[in-house]
Amino acid sequence: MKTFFMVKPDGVKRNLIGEVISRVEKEGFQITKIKMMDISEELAKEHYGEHADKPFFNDLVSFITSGPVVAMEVQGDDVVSEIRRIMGATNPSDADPGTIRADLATKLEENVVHGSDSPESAERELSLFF
Ligand code: 3AN
Repeated sequence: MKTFFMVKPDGVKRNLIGEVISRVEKEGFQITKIKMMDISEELAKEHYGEHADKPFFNDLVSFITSGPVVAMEVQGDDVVSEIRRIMGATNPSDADPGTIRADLATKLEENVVHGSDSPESAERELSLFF
C-alpha cells in the first residue's frame, strides 16, 4: 500500500525535513519517491479542492505555495492510516504526544506535514504530484 506525504513550507523553512523523514523511516516505512518542489497555484487549488468553499481556502493556497515542499510516496502496511497516526491531529493542540504535530508544530495553519486521509485520496494526490 502507498500514500502521499509532504513536508510543508513551514517544515522546510524550519529545517525539519530530516527529523520528519527519520520518524517515518524509524516506523518501518519506505520512501519510494521523493522530490523538493514549488507548488503552483493551480496545483494547490487542485490538491485542496475539497476545501474550496471553506473560509480558510485562500490562506491555505497562499501558505502551501509560499516556499518549497518535500513531496513523497511512502509505502508499507496500512501506510495511509499509519502515516496519519504518526502525523497526529490536524490541530497540533489536539495531537497526541510523540506525534509530528504535537512535537514540532504549534499552529493549525502551519502544521508541518500533510498526509492523505484515505486510500482514494492517496491515489488522487500521488497522481497529482508524481
Ligand atoms: P489534514 O492536513 O490533517 O488532512 P485537512 O485536510 O482537514 O487536515 O485540512 C487541510 C489543511 O487546512 C490543514 N493542514 C490546516 O493547515 C488547514 N485547516 C484545516 N482546518 C482549518 C481551520 N479551521 N482553519 C484554518 N486552517 C485550517
